Amino acid sequence: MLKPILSSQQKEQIQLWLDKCQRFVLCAHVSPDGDAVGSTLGMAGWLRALGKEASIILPTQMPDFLQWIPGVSDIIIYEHNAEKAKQLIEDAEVIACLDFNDLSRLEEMGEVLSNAKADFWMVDHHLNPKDFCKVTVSFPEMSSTSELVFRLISEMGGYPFITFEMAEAIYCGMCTDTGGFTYNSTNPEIYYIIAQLLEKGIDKDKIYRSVYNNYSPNRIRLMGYVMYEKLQVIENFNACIFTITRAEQRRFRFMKGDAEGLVNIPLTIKGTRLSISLREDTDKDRILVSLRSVDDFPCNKMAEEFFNGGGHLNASGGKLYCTMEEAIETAKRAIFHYEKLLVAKK
Ligand SMILES: [Mn+2]
Repeated sequence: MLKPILSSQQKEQIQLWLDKCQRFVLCAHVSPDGDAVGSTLGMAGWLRALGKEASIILPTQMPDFLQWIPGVSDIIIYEHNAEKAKQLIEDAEVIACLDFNDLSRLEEMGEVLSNAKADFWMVDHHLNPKDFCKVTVSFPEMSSTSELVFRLISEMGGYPFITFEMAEAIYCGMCTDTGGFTYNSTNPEIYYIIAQLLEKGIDKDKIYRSVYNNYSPNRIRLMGYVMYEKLQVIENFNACIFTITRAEQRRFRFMKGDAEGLVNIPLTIKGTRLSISLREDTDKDRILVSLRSVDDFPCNKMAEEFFNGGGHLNASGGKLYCTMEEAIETAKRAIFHYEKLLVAKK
């Protein structure tokens, strides 16, 4: 029923790994999101069901609102436990790269990986995959890496091995990468996959609440403050910008993940096609840029051109090394540069 995603050579190579190899490492990008965590946990669950050692290593800690996902406590965080992570990477026979397609997305951990002797296996949905893997399963048109993991497991005959816990992780990844199935989610096959995950007993409404209705009072106050005080609506351009400084983050006792999703809010203003968030990083001297758009407005192109970043058509990120004032100027220049696409009426 689902359209196949693996070529016969890829299937053969994966089967060969499953037959011959014992030690698998799975990793995902820095600042892991629901899809990074969900896809690695889903895939690790399957490999473990086949009797493999499957260790998940993420470069940095995931936000609090993902801590409920079953199995999260077994994940090794590179920045907290580099020695153990390095050992596992060195010993690995196969390293699965999930939800990223370029080792630079792992920052320091990417260098460690680039020296590994293991075979690399990519499963990802970002544009322009780098060529460093023996098997590259890359589908930018898919909702999430978690969706790809479900498809891959099913195609390899593994659906019966999918447990309730794996189904929760995979569903969480699909849900968060599509904003609760409100964007990038019109492929009918997604709903066939959801039906199969529901068969495993997951409670999709509870997962939604665990992810989205899980904020601290401080985060709600930060949200209110930012939208009231900091939002700049660039009206004739259907675009919005807001900023969050380090001092403001201190004021609202900022915790990792508290800015998550704020950038989507301005898109609920009628006619808005682009939203840009500029936030001073808490530990490094730089400004983290987040971009969201609707329809065919290419955030990723703008992120590449103006913000040293990239990503998906409707969701991208980048970083700037300058003052907040300069960052705002850059964001405005980007908006003016894209005037044609921003004011294009459908
Ligand atoms: Mn993803």
